[in-house]
Amino acid sequence: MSLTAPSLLLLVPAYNEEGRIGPVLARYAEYLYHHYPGRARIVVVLNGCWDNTLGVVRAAEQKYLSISHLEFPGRIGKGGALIEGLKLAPLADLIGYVDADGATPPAALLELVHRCERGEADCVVASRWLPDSKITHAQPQKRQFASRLFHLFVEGFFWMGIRDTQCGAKVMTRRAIETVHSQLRLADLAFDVNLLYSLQKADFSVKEVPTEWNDQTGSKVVFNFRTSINMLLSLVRLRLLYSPFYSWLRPLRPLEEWVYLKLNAPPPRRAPDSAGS
Ligand SMILES: Nc1nc2c(ncn2[C@@H]2O[C@H](COP(=O)(O)OP(=O)(O)O)[C@@H](O)[C@H]2O)c(=O)[nH]1
Ligand SMILES: [Mg+2]
Repeated sequence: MSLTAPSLLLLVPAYNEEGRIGPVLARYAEYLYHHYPGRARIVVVLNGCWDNTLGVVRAAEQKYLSISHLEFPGRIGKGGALIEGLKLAPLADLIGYVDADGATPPAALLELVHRCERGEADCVVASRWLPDSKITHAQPQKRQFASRLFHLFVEGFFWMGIRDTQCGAKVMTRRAIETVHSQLRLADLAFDVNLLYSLQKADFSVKEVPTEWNDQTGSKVVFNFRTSINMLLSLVRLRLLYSPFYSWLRPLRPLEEWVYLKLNAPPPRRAPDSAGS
């Protein structure tokens, strides 16, 4: 391990992953140990699991010093878990996250890390929708369709020019995360849009690069009408967050919480230093 190479914090959000996460953690820990010259730590962020994910993660921690975990009670959502995990940003120079199912191979993640390290951008995003992306096993057709439809809404609302906001592999600099962390509110799967848009608004550069993707069975995403409404609502919520009328909408907060409850989705989080937004 080189002390001059940047240190890396890799977050792995996990919800009921007992069947998938074990070998993935081992693969990542081994790969980073052998190929990443700086200090790398892997932090699994679990919440509301009712299976033995914690036991599997603990077993991995016994074997690999680089692995640890954070656990939160209740369903705070993938976004909520990442918002919590990103509070550890001061521990490293570069911070990334990947899915627990191993759809992104460690080498593809490391490619993002190297690009960020070389200063290609403040945030490097893996993309499954660029011409050079290598898709070994694609998402099911229905998910691909939903992904493209979601992309149209994201572009219509935010004009970010990013084709794949939802790919689960991203790497950022500590400064970028520390700057925008207080603006991260979306706890559901639209979290990534929140992150990318807040980075762009704060003038951090975001670069989308082709990746390797090997879609895995056992998805934790329930894709149905409620999820679609939830995602759309979250995009509207994010749009409003950056509108001049945002503070006027504060009285609607209880209604918003009620709607998210009905949608069985984690509600957007409040600003860290405010009672209502
Ligand atoms: N902590 C946490 N992680 C979640 C939650 N929902 C999904 N995830 C994680 O998010 C990642 C992506 O989920 P996955 O089921 O692979 O989604 P898909 O590949 O888009 O179908 C996985 O690591 C999941 O365990 C959640 O509510 N909380
Ligand atoms: Mg997956």
